Amino acid sequence: MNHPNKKVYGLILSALLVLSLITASCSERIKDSRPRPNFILIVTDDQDADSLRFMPKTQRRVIEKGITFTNAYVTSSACAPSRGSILTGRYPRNTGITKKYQQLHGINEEKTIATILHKAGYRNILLGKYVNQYGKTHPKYIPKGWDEWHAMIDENKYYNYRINENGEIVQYGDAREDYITDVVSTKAAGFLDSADKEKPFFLFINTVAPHTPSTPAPEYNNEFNNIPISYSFEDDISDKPKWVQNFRMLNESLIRNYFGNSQKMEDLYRNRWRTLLSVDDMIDNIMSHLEKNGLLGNTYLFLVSDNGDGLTKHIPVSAKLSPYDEGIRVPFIAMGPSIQGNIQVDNLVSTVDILPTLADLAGVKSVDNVDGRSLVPLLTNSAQVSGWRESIFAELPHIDNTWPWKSTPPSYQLMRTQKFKYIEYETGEREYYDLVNDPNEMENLYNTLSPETQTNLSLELRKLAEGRQ
Ligand SMILES: [Ca+2]
Ligand SMILES: [Ca+2]
Repeated sequence: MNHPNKKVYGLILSALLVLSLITASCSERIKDSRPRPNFILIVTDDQDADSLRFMPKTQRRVIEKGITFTNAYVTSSACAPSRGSILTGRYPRNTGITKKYQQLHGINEEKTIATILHKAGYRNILLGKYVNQYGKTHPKYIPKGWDEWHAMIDENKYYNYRINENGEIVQYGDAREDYITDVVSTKAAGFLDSADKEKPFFLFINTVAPHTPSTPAPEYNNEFNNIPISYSFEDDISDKPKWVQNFRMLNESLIRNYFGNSQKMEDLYRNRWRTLLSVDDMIDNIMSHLEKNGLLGNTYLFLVSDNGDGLTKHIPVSAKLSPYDEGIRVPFIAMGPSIQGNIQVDNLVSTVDILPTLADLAGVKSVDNVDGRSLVPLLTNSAQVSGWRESIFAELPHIDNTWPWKSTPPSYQLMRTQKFKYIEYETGEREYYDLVNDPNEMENLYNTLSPETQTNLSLELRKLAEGRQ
């Protein structure tokens, strides 16, 4: 092989350096001269990834115009840790948030998506839920960085709830117009009608839907009656960790009650979808008001969920604390000025990426101390992105075992790639799934792996948990 002349190498390097400096200064200028975009971030509660198909207006107005991340995951399948990660861009292990708002209150709220965007000149509005138990412990508190604060004090209620409206507690009743998703939709539209065109905004909407009790708006009570529902549970759970086996043993009567009664089961599924129809209407309403006010061309809209809830496969009732995909995989869609229409991207993305993405789009130079990475390369040019991450991290921190069905998973950490999932529990139990041949995670192959592979998986998981990406 010929060795290139060192002098030629030097010249090429100098030329590249000059070129990159010119490119950098050009892109800075372009970035600075463009108006900063507005953001609307909608976080649904317990929505499984597949249920987007029951939102026809969202399909037409967002999905067909934008991007769908088909491999999107939360940092935790438990609500509060997951919401903490969306707000801070950090894993639960780095925020210390396990189950309650109290753990977010104070130090974790010094630097959130709201404070970062506020500092960058954004007007920030929160509508709907904030973080679990916020209303129980700090109902009058308005965290740093918010200009408009309309946070629900009572959780998981579709009627008869209170909202902290900029410091004033307002009670809503049980009339049709008090239906929470519509109340939030009207507030969002009102804000868009009065938005200051000179100042970018960040509108953060957290819906109750489709979380239980999954109360639909009356006009949707009879929707989806003709859609067949099929469900089944894993037959052989001898390969599963103790918590799955205990759950099945301890809750035979609950399972019989709920799942032996097909009408109840079907109602549960259909009511979740029915509540999403009101979210669908809200998105339609928001898009109309963006158009009407000339804001559509410079606004990004994102929709994601705080955790999944597949309701099938391994554990009946709720899969949302589980490490399986029905717990950690969520819908994640986006549309906006630099995003082409009708694109599906299968790169691994995490809710911990939302904060760095919005900061990047807002022109914030860098955000330190976050665990996620900006999704801007995928939003703008997904076909050309190489060297993207090959695994994502998720965990269940120690949570209080106060759930009604008592058998919850022990604390765990997991690594998921496109091809496999590896789970480590604090009990010493391990799971490994070949996701290519067993996408439903039915056969735990951990014991078939060589000791060397087992050790390497554990080391890789440690690296993933501790490394920032
Ligand atoms: Ca949730
Ligand atoms: Ca099995």
